[in-house]
Amino acid sequence: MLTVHHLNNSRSQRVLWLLEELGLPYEIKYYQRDPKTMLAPPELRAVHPLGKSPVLTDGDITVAETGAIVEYLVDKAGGRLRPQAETPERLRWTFWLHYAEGSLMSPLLMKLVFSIMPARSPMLLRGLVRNIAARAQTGFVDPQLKNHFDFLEGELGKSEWFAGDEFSAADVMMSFPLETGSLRAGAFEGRPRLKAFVERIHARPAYKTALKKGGPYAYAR
Ligand SMILES: N[C@@H](CCC(=O)N[C@@H](CS)C(=O)NCC(=O)O)C(=O)O
Repeated sequence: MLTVHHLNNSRSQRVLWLLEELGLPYEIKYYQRDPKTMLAPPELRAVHPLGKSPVLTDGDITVAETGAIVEYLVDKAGGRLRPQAETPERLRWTFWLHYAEGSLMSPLLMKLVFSIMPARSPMLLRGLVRNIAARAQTGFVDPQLKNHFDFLEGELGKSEWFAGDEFSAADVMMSFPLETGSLRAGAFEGRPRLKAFVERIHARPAYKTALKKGGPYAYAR
């Protein structure tokens, strides 16, 4: 049986959604973030040493890292939601699968860290930390994010979905960075195609079913 080790309010929501789209049977094991640190509970380390979510187990097999999980599940479903090999769509599909976590999530994570840093620093240093964090954001993180979001807006002008005219697992992979990008970094401002993309995915029946099963998810707005 496929088991998704699902952390509340996290990337693993995307794995539940993919499973619903593929129609594969699965079960969910729920984990709750520490409300103060927002980190995963130590029990997740028993499943995989990194202690991050998502993790998928399938009998004796353990798969960590969203992109690897997506490939594993798409294989399991006989290649559904993946364009044919040796087509331009397949190359784009592979690109988005790597890009989502490999490139786009890094500045989004930096944005998160710099935003929460002042509130988490000692009172005496808070003003200084706020100043440094603001400079890091305006001087480095925000221009990086603008570059990414403008690129993505242009890409969605070429086809309705990220890999081409058909919905694919690449769109599932791109959902989390765009959802967090809209909440954390104004990704939709002046970018109607990114906004329309996220609205389209949120309207999908499989997305809604996964949301009910996964529990509260702050990014589905
Ligand atoms: N690149 C990894 C990132 C995994 C990751 O950082 N997951 C977050 C959830 S969104 C997590 O487990 N955070 C809790 C923690 O770091 O303790 C993937 O896509 O699977």
